[in-house]
Amino acid sequence: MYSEPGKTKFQIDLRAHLREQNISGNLVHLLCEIAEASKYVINAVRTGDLGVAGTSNLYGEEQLALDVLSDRIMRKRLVHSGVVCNIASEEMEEIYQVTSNPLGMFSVAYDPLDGSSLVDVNLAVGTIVGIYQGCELLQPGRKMVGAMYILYGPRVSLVYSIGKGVYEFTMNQLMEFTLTRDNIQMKPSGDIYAPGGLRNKYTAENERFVRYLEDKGLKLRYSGGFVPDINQVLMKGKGIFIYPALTDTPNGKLRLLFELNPMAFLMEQAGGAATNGRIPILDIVPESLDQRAPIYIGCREDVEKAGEFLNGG
Ligand code: FDP
Repeated sequence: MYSEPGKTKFQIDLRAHLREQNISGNLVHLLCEIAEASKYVINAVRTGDLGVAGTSNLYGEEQLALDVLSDRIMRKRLVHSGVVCNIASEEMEEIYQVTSNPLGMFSVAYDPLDGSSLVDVNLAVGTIVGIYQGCELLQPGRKMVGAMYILYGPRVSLVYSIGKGVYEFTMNQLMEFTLTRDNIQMKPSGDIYAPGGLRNKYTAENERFVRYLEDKGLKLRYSGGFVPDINQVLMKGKGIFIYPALTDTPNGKLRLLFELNPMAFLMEQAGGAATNGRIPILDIVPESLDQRAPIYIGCREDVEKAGEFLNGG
């Protein structure tokens, strides 16, 4: 491992690192193509038009010019990668079929620019990606072969897992991703919490759970962006993020395929947990592209505690 002479393990770039992972060349290629696409997305975020596009996505939400552009950047790269069968994006109405031959191929579900309501106030946003072997996208998240997010903050970081632990890479001055953290691990319980959704629409059980966290002395650390909020919990190795069922939206807000599954995959790989309050997020069988679910994600003991509150404990 980390064989390049004269370099520490933390100077290794993403491609060299992936080549040492004993995975198919196609998967290495795919992960690197997504990383390449993110360089154009960050360029768009930094300098692009912050206005609306005049269109809406499959949830009826107004799209920003940046949402549309980021989606095009990602899709183009995936289509031309030569290793992708089907593509689903939070910004597209339907599955985009690149080929019907599953041999050696992967399918990708992604949210090209999550947290886009934060771009006009210059807060951190990100891209979230889930990767499946073959052409089927509507599968439980546990079937994923890889998951990744790219965080566009003061620095650009890329966090990925292919089921062999969680790694963080950070973009350097040459726009290369070099390893900055390996073997990322969650502690059993933490001291920060990030509660999404309108508090006055929390159900009684969720309100009791959040009060429990507050009484325990957990500190509120919430940015309003799913990627930076999860990144905080994962990189600090402690804490819990929740976006629960609300009284008017029993499935919460966040999307299973594009947001929850990739983050749950990364969290479990780091020894944490992610549930909808009843079962692991990764065991939910998706029925539609736009499926949503409540989420409790972070330290194992804190997520278990949420389950106890929700199930009358
Ligand atoms: P956004 O609407 O800005 O794109 O799912 C998208 C998301 O942001 C997440 O990034 C964030 O965690 C959540 O929605 C914030 O939801 P609220 O609109 O309820 O604050």
